[in-house]
Amino acid sequence: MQGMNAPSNLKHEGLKQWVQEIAALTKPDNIRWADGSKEEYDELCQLMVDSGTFIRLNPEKRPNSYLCRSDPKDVARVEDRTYICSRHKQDAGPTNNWMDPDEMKATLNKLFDGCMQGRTMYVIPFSMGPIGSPIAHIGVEITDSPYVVVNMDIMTRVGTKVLDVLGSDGDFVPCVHTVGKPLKPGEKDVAWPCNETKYIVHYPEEHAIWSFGSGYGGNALLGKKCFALRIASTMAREEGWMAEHMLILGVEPPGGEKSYVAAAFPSACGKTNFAMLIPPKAFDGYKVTTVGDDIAWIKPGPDGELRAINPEAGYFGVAPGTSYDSNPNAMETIKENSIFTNVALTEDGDVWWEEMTKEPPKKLIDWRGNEWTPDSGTPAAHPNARFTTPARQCPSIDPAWEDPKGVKIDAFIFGGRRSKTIPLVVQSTNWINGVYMATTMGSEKTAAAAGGLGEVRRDPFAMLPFAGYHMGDYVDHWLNMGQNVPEPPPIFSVNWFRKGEDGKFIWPGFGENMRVLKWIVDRAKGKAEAVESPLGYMPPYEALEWAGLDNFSREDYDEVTSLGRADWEKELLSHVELFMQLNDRLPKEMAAMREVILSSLWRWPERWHLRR
Ligand code: O2Y
Ligand code: MN
Repeated sequence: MQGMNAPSNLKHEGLKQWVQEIAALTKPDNIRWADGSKEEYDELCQLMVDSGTFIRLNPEKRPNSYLCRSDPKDVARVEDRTYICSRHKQDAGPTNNWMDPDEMKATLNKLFDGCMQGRTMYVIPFSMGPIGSPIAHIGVEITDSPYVVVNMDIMTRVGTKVLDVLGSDGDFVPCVHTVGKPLKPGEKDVAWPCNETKYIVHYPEEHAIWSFGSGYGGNALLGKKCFALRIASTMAREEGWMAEHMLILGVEPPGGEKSYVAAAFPSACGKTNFAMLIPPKAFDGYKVTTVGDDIAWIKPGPDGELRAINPEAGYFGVAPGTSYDSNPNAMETIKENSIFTNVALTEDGDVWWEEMTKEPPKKLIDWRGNEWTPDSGTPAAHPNARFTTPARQCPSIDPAWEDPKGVKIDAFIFGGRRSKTIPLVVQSTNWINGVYMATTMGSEKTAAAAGGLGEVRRDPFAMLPFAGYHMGDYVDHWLNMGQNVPEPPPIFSVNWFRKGEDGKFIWPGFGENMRVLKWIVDRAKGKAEAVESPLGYMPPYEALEWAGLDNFSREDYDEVTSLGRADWEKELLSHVELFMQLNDRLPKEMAAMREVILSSLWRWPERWHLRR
């Protein structure tokens, strides 16, 4: 191995020593420090074009963009290989995989020994959040994957400026990643190196991350789910802030005061579409702006308000289903400077995926590199195919998205995919009630998910795969935050997915969510009417803007806001299952809140309607 090649502004002895230790263990041929420059990005992309990992897309169609095909066995986050290695098993909780940290280190030390032979080891200093922001934190990822370097370039703020902020003794989260495929002298590399054995490991007490064997997404871009959610949620609990799986968006009425909301949804609920929502025509002059599409870091500000940043600098979005119909802002964002993973290649050197256009192209090369026609009977793009694209290119990007102070959060929204039971929108009666709604939220399993179709998968705060500690303690942290902030924002539950007797969705579509969003932000400012329902406050029909919506009747509204007594009896009974799982660590307030709703069920009519 050659020398450290450390940048001249590296003053941090601890970082130098750590990099040396990792190099001594992994034994790379070279060490290269990423500087986050355009030259470096272009050079690494060219390197991957030459090695067969990247295909340069037609510059006329998709300037400065690339297609990459992963190994078919390395296409998504691997939850069953993801571990929270806290000292005590009880601290990881029943919803995380756990292994004793010493045992895990012994296992990983063997796997990492010599794992970078024949490769370059890249050292990526990165900031999650605007560099130097009091809400941001620094990480350093070591990786042997140039794919990871260029994706981190888009998804985070990489480079020498980060080292300036780190100084000689700043804190950083050490992240070690390898594809787990050393090369023997003279051995030819494959396009997507990886290993059948995979470990995505978090040491919450040390704030450290080690990842082995996968080159894909959340397994390898360690700033995202591993740092910004699992380790950051641990740091946030220690330090009195929140690391949440939430989009952040702004709503600005014409000539009025701007509001920001943070919203959590499990996957397949249209989170990116909501983050980039385009208001329907009836909302002339309204602006909806995007601060973040996936993760929010939220800290109490100087005046006791909650201030949020998007720790990321790019979007790692699901491609299939994204179109000019479903999300024009996303389509505009990915017009250039983007990396596409596991999508299909068109004959003219552009990308395609399911639902991008009404008619599929007649001929494609699919995500596996095979010829494809609409008769092939297989998807052209992998269902988890992704684009990596710079946030700054999003037409709806909020002017304050890089404000180091963050934006003031005026409301929290929690949503799931539920065909009945959960109403279109309800505001919690108080913070504890809102935390109850968020704790018990869930989504019905889609056909693709394992288990019974229609069965509800509880996903508290949409954080089930991302909390770095016991989910019961996580709920407790939320209760504490509500106590510590003088005026915590109101909490809302939404459900766009209620179905009618005919099995069809009743709510007319994502763009119309603006009608509910407007009520939420008005309500947060004390400007909207509400009626008390058995669950909380709901908008009467007259409180929503209905102009321009012809395919949704007042009866439809009654339907999506109605509450069935039998449905809620079943719902509340099923909450017990989650509560028993979280057991002794779940704050007592949750069982008490359940009891309050349950014990008043007999007072409900069989079906409660907003209109009596
Ligand atoms: O499969 C992956 O590695 C990506 S998962 C992901 C990516 C972007 C935003 N959210 C998610 C998620 O799983 O919540
Ligand atoms: Mn996500």
